[in-house]
Amino acid sequence: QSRINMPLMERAKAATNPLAQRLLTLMDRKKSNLCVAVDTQSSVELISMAEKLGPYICLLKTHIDIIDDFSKETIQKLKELSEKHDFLLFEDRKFADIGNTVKMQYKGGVHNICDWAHLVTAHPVAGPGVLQGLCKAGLRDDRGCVIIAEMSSSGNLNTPAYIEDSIKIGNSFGGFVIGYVCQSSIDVDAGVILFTPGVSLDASSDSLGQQYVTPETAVNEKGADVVIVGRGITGSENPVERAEQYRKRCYDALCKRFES
Ligand code: 5FU
Repeated sequence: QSRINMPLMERAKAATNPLAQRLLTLMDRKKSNLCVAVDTQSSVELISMAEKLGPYICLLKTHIDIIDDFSKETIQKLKELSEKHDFLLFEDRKFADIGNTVKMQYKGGVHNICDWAHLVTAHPVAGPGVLQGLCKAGLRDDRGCVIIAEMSSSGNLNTPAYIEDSIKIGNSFGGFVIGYVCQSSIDVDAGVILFTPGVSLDASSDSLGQQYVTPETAVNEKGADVVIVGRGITGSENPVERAEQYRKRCYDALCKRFES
């Protein structure tokens, strides 16, 4: 049995990374493989979305550096809601510099990402040093990284060779890397998780290069385990209703895949 058709709890057992185990178990418990991307500049809006959408998601993805009124209280509330509603915090920081710099970007500054984000993203373009730097600052059981192997945007520079080399780098940091952001069903172990953004029920693109597919295409054709949805939920008139709709479509597609 491969990653594609293995039920979540079997994959959790196969996972060697403790945070991957925790996320796969959480997805099974909550029947959700939906990650919501709350891309807002207001901390009030961020917290309000986290409170409302919390019950439907396995992950809340942030871009904490776009918040205009950031404070420690924003983080305190996010942490509380993550516990209350049983989801993990995923900061899409896209670390991409040399190890020594990302170590400080992860652990320092006003955002102190390492203190609160269970997961962060990193571009492997600079080589393994980016992961060495992140590990130096934050290697512990409840911290992990998702490597960006392939982006959803048109004209991205992620060639097949780049994607393959990204996975090689990720595999050599199995204690910290829990999976990959990608747009195709790349060949990884059953305990490794694939995350796919660029999913919408309403649009096929935006005006700035984003490209969308449906939840079913993401899960069945692109091999997504976790589906990342932003404006399709946060920009709708009724985000709660919409989140439940996405949760169900994404999770049903995943369950169908187990049966195949
Ligand atoms: F790595 C990636 C990628 O390849 N595509 C993305 O869209 C990350 N993203 C993020 O997912 C992006 O920064 C947004 O936060 C989110 C998608 O939001 P949307 O509103 O669903 O387009």
